[in-house]
Amino acid sequence: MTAVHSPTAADSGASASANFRSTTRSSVDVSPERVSTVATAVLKGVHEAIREHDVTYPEFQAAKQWLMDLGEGGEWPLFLDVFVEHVVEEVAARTQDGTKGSILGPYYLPDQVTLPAVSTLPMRADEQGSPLVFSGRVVDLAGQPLAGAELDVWHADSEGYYSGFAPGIPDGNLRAVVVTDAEGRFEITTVQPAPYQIPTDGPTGQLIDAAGWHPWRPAHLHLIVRAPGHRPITTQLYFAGGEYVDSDVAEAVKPELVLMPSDQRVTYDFVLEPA
Ligand code: MBD
Ligand code: FE
Repeated sequence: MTAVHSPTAADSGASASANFRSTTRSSVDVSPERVSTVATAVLKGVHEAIREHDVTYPEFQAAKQWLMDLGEGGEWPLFLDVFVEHVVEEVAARTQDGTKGSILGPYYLPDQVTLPAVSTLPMRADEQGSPLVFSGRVVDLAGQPLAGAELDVWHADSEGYYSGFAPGIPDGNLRAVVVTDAEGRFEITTVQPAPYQIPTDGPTGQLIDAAGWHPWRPAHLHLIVRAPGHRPITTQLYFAGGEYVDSDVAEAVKPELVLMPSDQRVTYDFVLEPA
């Protein structure tokens, strides 16, 4: 498979910045001791890398320029979610039971249309890609079904683009909140997403190219699963045998989250722990 270059791909990274600003106003109470501990450790890591690898002045200035470009291009959310979030998730997962979590990524949009348990995701009349039926249940740690649980689902289209971020896709395309039935069941009809390529024309893509890495994430479904009285889980599901499942640039694949497609159908049961 060859890398398809889109001249507008970097817009997705910048749109992610605008979205983050408007949706994520989190403030966290941190003591000076905590700030000092973490900031000192981060700076120490940078200092050590410079010493260990004899980083030169020209390299230091190039890095400074690149970081300025990353901010001006609006790609901090993209960069951090691709290269850092998986470790934040790993730490959060230490105290998490039930279904394994994975990273949120930069392309979540809240407040999508609510649909009943058996539904087709909003899609264009001529939506490309092979059909995919994704079904399963939401249960608690004891295996009891959770009726009225919400599956907030979003995924890329058959070209790897997300609505709300890439141009030319209707708002809400391939996004919805699906509510489980009385037995905790759901059955979502959609299309098979394509692998996702980090935009090659922005600073994040430049770094990947300059380092000789590859810019791909395997095809995936994003989910936030919620039920009253239970801890919500943010996760992703992947497809066995798909490209990049073993080499995700964002390092967000866990073996428990890889689905075995059969006849264009996949199933997964989500297990939520008490809040
Ligand atoms: C994605 O689609 C994604 O899920 C993540 C985590 C980062 C970049 C693009
Ligand atoms: Fe994604």
